Amino acid sequence: MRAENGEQQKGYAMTDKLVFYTNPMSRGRIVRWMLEEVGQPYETVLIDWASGAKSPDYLAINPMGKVPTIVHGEAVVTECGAICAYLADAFPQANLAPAPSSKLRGPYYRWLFFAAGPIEQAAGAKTMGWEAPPERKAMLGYGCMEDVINALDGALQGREFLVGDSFTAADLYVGAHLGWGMSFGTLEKRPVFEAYVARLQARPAAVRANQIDDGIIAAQQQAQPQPAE
Ligand SMILES: N[C@@H](CCC(=O)N[C@@H](CS)C(=O)NCC(=O)O)C(=O)O
Repeated sequence: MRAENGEQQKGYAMTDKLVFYTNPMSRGRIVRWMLEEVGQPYETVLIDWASGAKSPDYLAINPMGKVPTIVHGEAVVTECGAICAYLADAFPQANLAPAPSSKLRGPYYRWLFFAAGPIEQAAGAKTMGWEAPPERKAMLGYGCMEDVINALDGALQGREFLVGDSFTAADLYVGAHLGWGMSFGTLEKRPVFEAYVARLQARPAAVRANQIDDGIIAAQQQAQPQPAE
């Protein structure tokens, strides 16, 4: 039987191993950043697109055949938003989420889910070049891109962070979407977004995470056979 303490109630133990399945050119970078914020040891398993993501072994862990996934003891967690929320709760000492009893938990969930739903959908539709006719936007969970962007803009005006006065996993997840979206042209650049993303990307954990993933990409490129001259 496991120790009769809070760890048992939560269903995981500090000794549970944390395994991170990722590809450095993917949304896995969001979770890498989150893991670096958490500061606990973790093992990285690289999944390559050619064979890894749809291999039977990996599909047994994540039937979507997508990255990222984390395995923590017996818990398998997929979906970036869920992974960020899970890690923030599993490692409360990192102070990445308001306490469960805090009223700030409301806006915290709000912005985490806003990123997983409306922001993801709006950016995906933009990438695909899809646009709903205005009279049908009420049927879409995200409405339209303009509404999503304006909602985010309003939430960030005059604020350093989305929730309360400290950085949370909601900032990390929303900020990662904004950073990627603005650099790929799927989300509009606005000064308030650029200032917010620049602040977040200067965090030591974000810098470390980018260095690790960029380092893996550089090593993979070097290991590729060079074309004959
Ligand atoms: N809803 C998932 C999306 C994950 C996802 O789409 N990952 C992409 C890379 S960014 C992937 O693994 N694509 C490989 C494939 O679908 O074969 C999440 O938020 O984690």
